[in-house]
Amino acid sequence: MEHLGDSRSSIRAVPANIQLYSWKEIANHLGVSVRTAQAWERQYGLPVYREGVGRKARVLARSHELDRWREARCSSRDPSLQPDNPTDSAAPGKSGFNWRLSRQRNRLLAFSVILGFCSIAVIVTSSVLSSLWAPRDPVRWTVEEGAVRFLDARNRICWEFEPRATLPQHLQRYRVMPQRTGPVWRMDRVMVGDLDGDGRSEVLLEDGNEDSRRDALLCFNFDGRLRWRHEHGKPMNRRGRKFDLAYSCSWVLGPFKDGGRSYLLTSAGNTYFPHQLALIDVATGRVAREYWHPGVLNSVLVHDIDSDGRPEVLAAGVNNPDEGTGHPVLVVLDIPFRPARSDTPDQFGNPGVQETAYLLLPKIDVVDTIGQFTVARLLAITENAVIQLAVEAVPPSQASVVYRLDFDLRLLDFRPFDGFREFHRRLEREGVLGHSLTQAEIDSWRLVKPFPTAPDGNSPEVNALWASPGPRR
Ligand SMILES: [Ca+2]
Ligand SMILES: [Ca+2]
Repeated sequence: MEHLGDSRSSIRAVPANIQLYSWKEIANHLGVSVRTAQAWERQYGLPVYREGVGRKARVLARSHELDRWREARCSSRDPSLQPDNPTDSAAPGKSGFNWRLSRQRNRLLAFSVILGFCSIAVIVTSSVLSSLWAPRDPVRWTVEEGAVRFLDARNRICWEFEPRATLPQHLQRYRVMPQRTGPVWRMDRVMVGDLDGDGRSEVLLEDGNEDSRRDALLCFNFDGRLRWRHEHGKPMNRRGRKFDLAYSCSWVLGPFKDGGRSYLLTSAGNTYFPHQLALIDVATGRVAREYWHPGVLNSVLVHDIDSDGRPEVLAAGVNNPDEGTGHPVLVVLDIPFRPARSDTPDQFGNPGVQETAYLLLPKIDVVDTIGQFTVARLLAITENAVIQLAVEAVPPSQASVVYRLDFDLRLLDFRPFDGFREFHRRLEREGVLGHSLTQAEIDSWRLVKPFPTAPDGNSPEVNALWASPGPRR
């Protein structure tokens, strides 16, 4: 590399045609300070001449030589000679030397700024547009013009569904009360929520069927695509009696996690019996496990009654297969359902499920007398860890007895409904009942019987366990 700093011009003869006669004129010609022009002479060989010797020597220069030197500097590719070399304190780039580079750099800078603004504008615009056009998650629903309409958090319509059954009868029958019940969602006919925990909403919708009376549970993805359809119940045969597909779903509970999968619990019954409790895989809609009950289960809830961290199913209803009136029942099942201890199928020929507990409760004499069923219903867990249910007539009347059990299913107490005694006396006056309500009859309601599995609830053997303590009718 040529070391221009050694080529001091003071030793050169002063040529003719001098136009510049001082550092000030040279610096003005170059458009820099005197100090910078002197530095360029020392470091880069700026072509100047000296007339005289020592500190009093006069500095001279020819303008066309300065111009040529400057052009040579600009075209130099040696980094050490670049005017804007950051290690050079007198770098011409910082003092106006490389006016062309400065202009180019300014243009580049302006272009970069504009490009940056454009990029930001494109990103913001695309994100706004995508948020406007992307499928939105429904959070609630309403009924409009004969369809169920699903709305997002800003009340914008996500999508609609037209049920098979006619509205408004459909929704009068299927009034919907989505609510949070303990650790699970409880739903009657429509539910919006994240069932599988992937952060996006699913929609559950119970669709009626006016033709077959067989309800179906539909699961939609957040964007309205049908994920699956589950038709409740199945053709059933018991002791030669065939059951049609008139299954109606009364409860959907869940989701429950087990083995990395999410399940829903559905409760659907045929006209009188049988009744199906099914665990449905949220991902596929397939029935993972099912429990068939010889009666009707009116009330279903889920609670961890043995505090092992896993919920149990509690279901109340009546055990009355075939003819006659069976006994009110409380069934407890583990989730997932446990296979029966033996390979013996259940009463309907299905793989057996082992009940965790199975309790039959007394019938109410008055209800039998007026020709109604006695069922267990209004199942609830109270705040002080008590299972509460009502044993009463269908349709409900004042003939009602409230039972309270602890989580080990031991009877705590029971009491008749406030109007029960007056109801009994009225039936006596009307001649429907031929006896008064005695304490012995009230005491007979205390007999709550556990069974290892579901018996025939109106068989003579079962009825004999509640032999009447007094005149019954
Ligand atoms: Ca989800
Ligand atoms: Ca449990």
